[in-house]
Amino acid sequence: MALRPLISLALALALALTACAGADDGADVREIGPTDGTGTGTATGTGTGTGTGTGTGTAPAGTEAACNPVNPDLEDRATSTVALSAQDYRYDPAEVEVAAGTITFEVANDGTEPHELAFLPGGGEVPFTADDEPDEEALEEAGAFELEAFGPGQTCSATYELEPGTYTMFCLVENAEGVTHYQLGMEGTLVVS
Ligand SMILES: [Cu+2]
Repeated sequence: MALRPLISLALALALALTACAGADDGADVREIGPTDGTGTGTATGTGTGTGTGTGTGTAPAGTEAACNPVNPDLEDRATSTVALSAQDYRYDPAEVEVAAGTITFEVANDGTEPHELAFLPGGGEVPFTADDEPDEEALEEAGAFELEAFGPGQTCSATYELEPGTYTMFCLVENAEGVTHYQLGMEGTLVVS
């Protein structure tokens, strides 16, 4: 018996709520005007970047080898600049003539492997040992010098003060089979006059 008034009340409330909902014509719900869509937004981002770089100069086989320029401080007073393209497996051009002085070599690695640019004063063949390995000792004795290997897509420079003479340009980076690029034809001749 006592439930009845409660139910009535609930019904009344429900009806009232329904009435309210029904009475809403939506007039004050939307204010979509022409200004809509022109939003001004400000985005502030804070980024923190931490980078750790490790470089070892003894990874000629890695394609990531980074450029390590030679004598960049001399570049400002270079008397000649020689642009070279290092490819798999040749230099372009392979024959270079330049006047003696301070010479900057701008070497672009356009290949898919790391390449270096080494010079053998006096020209001629690059010495190899009986085991078919580059003869480092003989190269050192001959005064060979080099722009260390760097990876594809990079351009690296080396500046030297060179006296007149002939120099063999060569690359001793090894391919996957352990054969030097020099043996694959990556050599050239530099004539300094
Ligand atoms: Cu090479």
